[in-house]
Amino acid sequence: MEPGRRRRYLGRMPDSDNPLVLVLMGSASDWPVMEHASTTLDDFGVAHQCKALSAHRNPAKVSAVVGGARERGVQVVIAAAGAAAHLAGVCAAHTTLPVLGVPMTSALDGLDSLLSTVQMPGGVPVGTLAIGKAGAVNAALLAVEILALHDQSLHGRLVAYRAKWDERPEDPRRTAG
Ligand code: C2R
Repeated sequence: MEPGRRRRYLGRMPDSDNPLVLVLMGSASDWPVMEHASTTLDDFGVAHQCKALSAHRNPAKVSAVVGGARERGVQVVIAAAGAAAHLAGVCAAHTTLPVLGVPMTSALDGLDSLLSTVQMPGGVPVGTLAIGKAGAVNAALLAVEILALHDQSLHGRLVAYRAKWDERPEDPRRTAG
């Protein structure tokens, strides 16, 4: 991606000072899909930070950001990548926080991304979601569910979100209450 386009993407990414969820993606080109994860977290009022960092292109930064995430108060890491999607696995290698992997679509329709993300060796788990937008939304919802284990108010919002499915089933991302 050319630098100007990358700057435009990065400029719109949420960057909370005290994030509970860290959303990483292998490239700023993944942002149009991962924006749905961010918007879903916003819908639930969950502070989060989004960053485009590649395990291949920025290995030292990924190690530093993910390795220090728990100390900064992060509780869940979401990692999205396409094609040779090693980012989520590398994140999992650097932290004991739960890591949720979202395979991005690719020249091979995301099947390569899915297999790269899901096929972790035993001992270093990545919870892998669906390819693309559904996976982005569900990663955010799963992060909310994890946080809601110890947050009654957030749990109440999840219950309300589920209840709304009966009223307006057509838009999965906009129904968070
Ligand atoms: P570019 O558009 O920047 O060329 O990226 C990204 O997630 C993106 O979907 C193309 C695709 O390459 C992916 N990528 C990875 C990793 N870094 C970038 N799979 C990684 O570290 O796993």
